[in-house]
Amino acid sequence: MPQRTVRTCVLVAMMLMTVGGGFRLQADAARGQAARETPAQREARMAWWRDARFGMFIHWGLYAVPAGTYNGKQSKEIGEWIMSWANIPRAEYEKFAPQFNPQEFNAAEWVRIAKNAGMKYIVITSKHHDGFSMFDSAVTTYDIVDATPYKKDPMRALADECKRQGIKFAFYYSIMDWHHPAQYVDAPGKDPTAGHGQTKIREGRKQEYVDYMKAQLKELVTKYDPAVLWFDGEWVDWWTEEDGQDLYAYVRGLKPDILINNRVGKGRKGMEGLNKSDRTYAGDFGTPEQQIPASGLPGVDWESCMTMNDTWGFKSYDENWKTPEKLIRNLVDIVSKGGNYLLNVGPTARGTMPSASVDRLAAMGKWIAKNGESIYGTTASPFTTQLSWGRATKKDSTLYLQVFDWPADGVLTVPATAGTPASATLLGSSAKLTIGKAADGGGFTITLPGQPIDPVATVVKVQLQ
Ligand code: FHN
Repeated sequence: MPQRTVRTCVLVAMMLMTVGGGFRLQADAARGQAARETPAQREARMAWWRDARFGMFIHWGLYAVPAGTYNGKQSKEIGEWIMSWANIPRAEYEKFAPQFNPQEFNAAEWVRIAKNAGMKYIVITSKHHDGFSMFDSAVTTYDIVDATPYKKDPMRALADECKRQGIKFAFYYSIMDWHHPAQYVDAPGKDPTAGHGQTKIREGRKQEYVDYMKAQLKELVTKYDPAVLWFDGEWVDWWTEEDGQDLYAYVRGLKPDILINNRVGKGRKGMEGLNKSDRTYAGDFGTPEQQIPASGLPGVDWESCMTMNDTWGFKSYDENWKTPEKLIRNLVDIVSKGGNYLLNVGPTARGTMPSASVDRLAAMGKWIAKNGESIYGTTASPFTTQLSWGRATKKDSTLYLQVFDWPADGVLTVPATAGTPASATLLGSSAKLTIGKAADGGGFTITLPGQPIDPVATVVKVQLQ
């Protein structure tokens, strides 16, 4: 195991040992009932999320109106950042609100698409960096009910539909806010009220913004009962880890069993999603973005968030879609390393999910319907090295081998692992497969039929003694 991973494990083990788990530490020690959470209580709180393994991310907001084009200009940048890369001043960006009227939005349809894909939770943008609230907020009129002709609250409909259809509902919330008067931009060539990766906070007005955030978070938690609060936009210089620990404790105080990611404070460290320094961070899970950590993030809960094409928010001309095979193998790869897959959809301003997204999710759902047993409720591969022909997951004394590359000679060689293979079948078949000793005397072999059941990934189920 690479030295760094060992160090991380030791570090994380220390964190887990000293405070009963996760990145949140002093926040608990300092405040509320979160402080008295025992390791067993934390395990119980994380249990559904660890079992779920696969969720839908939804980036939906005013940015779907321009859909990547402003004043005739297009960009390779991500669609939800158009207020930044097109340098759009607030007063101009606000003009998208009267154009946002998602009459084709159908909460039941969206939840059905997620469920049929095998997704167990939905994380949707309540407020992205542009500061527009996609829910009915009492603390601003810059929200979907007051500022658009739609006049309804889609988050209400979605939260209710998730409860009805039995999948968890969750919110994304951005700390950085390009619309709030307490924040501004001070960067060369940028309008002070446009979007930008680093906002500044006006002298003496940070508390005003924190109070605004807490008021909105109270609305989100008490009115919609989200299972997760997924923070983002935490990287701004004026936001500290201590601010994050305070916000973590505040939200846990509103809903003790809620899960909160490590972007509530400074625990993320860029796209790798986990700050491995030796201090402690608030948050219940790490958040690698657009990447799958090569060896996972041993010893901590983590979730890779990724797009299906190259943008989070809808862009009318981003057709760089990953294949269903790639998406399925990403899911298997992530789960085999002990993580969750949060896969994004960027709906249109009409309230529809792009057909390219819907088709891929349907294909994922077909695979998962047959092979989900090797995904849900499993833990990471027991092997210390990456399997050359596929991946592995485990559930108690059952080993699942997801075979990507079918052996030409029909003989699958499996490295040694704890436990002796007692029997092996293909998932979905009762026919027993022949088990033999590996030539090197260490592992074992399984004789497979001539053709895989599924060319993307065929699963071998091995019962270990
Ligand atoms: O800036 C955001 C981006 O728009 C998107 O929301 C991603 C999703 O995780 N998070 C930030 C970039 O890390």
